[in-house]
Parts: sequence; structure tokens; C-alpha cells
Amino acid sequence: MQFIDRAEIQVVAGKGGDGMVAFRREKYVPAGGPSGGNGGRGGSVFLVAVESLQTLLDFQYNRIFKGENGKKGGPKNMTGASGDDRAIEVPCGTVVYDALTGELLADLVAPEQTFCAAKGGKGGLGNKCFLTNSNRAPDYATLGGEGEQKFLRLELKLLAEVGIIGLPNAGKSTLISALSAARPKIADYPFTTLIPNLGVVRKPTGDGTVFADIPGLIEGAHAGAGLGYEFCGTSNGRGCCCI
Ligand SMILES: Nc1nc2c(ncn2[C@@H]2O[C@H](COP(=O)(O)OP(=O)(O)OP(=O)(O)O)[C@@H](O)[C@H]2O)c(=O)[nH]1
Ligand SMILES: [Mg+2]
Repeated sequence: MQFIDRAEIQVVAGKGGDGMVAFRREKYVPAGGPSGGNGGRGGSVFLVAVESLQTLLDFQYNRIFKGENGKKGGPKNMTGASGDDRAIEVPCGTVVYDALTGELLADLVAPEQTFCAAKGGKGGLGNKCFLTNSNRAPDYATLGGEGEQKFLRLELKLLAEVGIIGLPNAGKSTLISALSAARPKIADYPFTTLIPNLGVVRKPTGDGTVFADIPGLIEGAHAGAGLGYEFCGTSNGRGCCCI
């Protein structure tokens, strides 16, 4: 399994539907008055923490998430349909930052915890909303509001409950392969493991504990010696993971 614990995504909420200009026209109802409905609201984009995910790998390929646009208002006072919300599943332990300002937006710790990342635009008002005593036939409506747009940086904080650390070639990968179903590369030279491997160690009761086999650490790793203490699944070799 590739190990990705940092990702940048764009979330775009749906636009609100425009309000409609319409007038009631019926036999025997002269001057029926304005009847243009309001637009539906745009779909919002939510992040939802789930237990079934362990990495942010999915966001390497899929980076833009959009809510559906709201529908236009209709005649006969019909309100347009709201756009569908979009829920993005992230692993528990995902911290959400605004990628442009660096502001911390949410810390999704518990399963099912939800964060509204981008709010859908409001629906526009139909002309029926502008009926007043002084204006009996308003011929204008308002446009739907734009949905919020954000660039988010996701960082996965909790990856494993147990980290196996040690010098290069100490036998860390061998240990995790004996304890769990993980099958990392094992070889008799240092720095065989370049990115952490996760393995679930089952207790007799059936529930599991996540172990992480960490690349070898040598003296001065904090200053970048060896692989340093940041490991990455991408080709530039640095900057993705810090446990
Ligand atoms: N004699 C002996 N050899 C071991 C033991 N555990 C692992 N080895 C060997 O030590 C070598 C390194 O094992 P790895 O599990 O790859 O070590 P590692 O700590 O993951 O190494 P890096 O990922 O390079 O840091 C392999 O050749 C293993 O077969 C052990 O308990 N006894
Ligand atoms: Mg190893």
C-alpha cells in the first residue's frame, strides 16, 4: 500500500439556482400577479471521517470535488430543486487546513464527524418575492448565489497506534510481517524500507491495532541524516509523512 498522508484538494460548492420571473395566467383570473419561484440552493461539499480509510491515497488522483448546482425556480411559485451535497470520505485523524491562508479549519477525529468544507450558494428569489403594494407586477428576480470555493490541505495525523522504529537493517519489516498480514520488502541491506508500511495486528478478540514499520532512523535523522524523519510515497522522496 502506498503511503500518503498529505494531500491538496479543491472543493467547489454548487451554485444556487436563479429565481424566475413569471406571472399567473389563467382563465377568469385577470392580472393573476407574479408567480416566479425561487431557485434551489446549491449542493455543499462535506468531509466525513470514516474508519475504513487509512491513507489519503485516493486524493492523489481525484482532487476536485463539486457540489451539484441548484435548479432554477419555476412558474406557478415552484421552487427549484436543491443541488445534491457531495460527501468526501477521509480517514479519522485528518486535519483540514485552508491551503492558501494556512488556517486550521477542522480536525476530524471521530468516525462520522462531518465538516462543511464549502457551502452551497443560496437560491435566487423569484419575482413573487418582490410583490409590494406599490409594485403589483415586479418583472425581476435575483440570480442564484455562487457556491463557496476553497483549496484545502489535508494532513493525516493518526496513522498507527504503534510505530516500530530502529536502526536500518534491525529487522523491523521482518517483525511486522510476522505480526500482521503486511508483506513489506525484506533484505539484508540498510534502507530497504523507504516509505512506512502499515499492518493490522489482530488480537485474539478480533479487533486490530495498526502498526507502522518505519524506515530506518540513524543518529541525526532529525537534521536530515539518512532518510531524515520525513518519508514520502512520491518520487521527490521527501515531505509527506511525519510520525
Ligand atoms: N539473524 C536474524 N536476522 C534477522 C532477524 N530479523 C530480520 N533478520 C534479517 O535482517 C535483515 C534485515 O531485515 P529487515 O526486516 O529488512 O530490516 P529493517 O529493519 O526493516 O531494515 P530497513 O528497512 O532497511 O531499515 C534481513 O536479511 C532479515 O532476514 C532476526 O531476528 N535474526
Ligand atoms: Mg524495512
